[in-house]
Amino acid sequence: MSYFSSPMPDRQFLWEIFSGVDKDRSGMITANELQTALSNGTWTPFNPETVRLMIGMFDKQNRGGVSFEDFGYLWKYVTDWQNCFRSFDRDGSGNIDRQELGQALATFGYRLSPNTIDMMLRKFDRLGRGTILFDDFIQCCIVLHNLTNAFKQYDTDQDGLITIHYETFISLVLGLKV
Ligand SMILES: [Ca+2]
Ligand SMILES: [Ca+2]
Repeated sequence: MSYFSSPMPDRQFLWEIFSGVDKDRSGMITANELQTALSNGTWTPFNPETVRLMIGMFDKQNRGGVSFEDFGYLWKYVTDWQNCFRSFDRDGSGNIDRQELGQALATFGYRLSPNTIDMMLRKFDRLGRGTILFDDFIQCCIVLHNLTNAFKQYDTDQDGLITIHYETFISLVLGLKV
């Protein structure tokens, strides 16, 4: 994602956004507040799983929300994803279709067969339209990233094959933040 990286905005700009999102003025942005603030532009509520994943990523003090100190990183993260999404939405339809998803994942360095890409499309196509929206695209990429990292820990010779004990597999899956 580094090539979608946007510069960090100034503190005053971030403070104005933070204050608008922190509806109850608690000094923390919770998952509910973030979900309200983020919009797909499609009249559908932003995927709560994606919100939960993002709060978890930037809740550095484990306080169930994102404070102003960490908010800049969250803002940048969402903005970078927006740029990323727009660049892969080649036809400007506002969603990612099968072909666009395949190109995006290939650009990220994943080598996946058409069958696997079809399966990912079905899994993250929350509205059942054969396409993936912005929030579901983020979730799809985070889940794939986490699964791949977990696999790589065991694939020490990097041949794409692992042998794994049943209980190791269970704890691997349960330990994933997906
Ligand atoms: Ca709050
Ligand atoms: Ca598209």
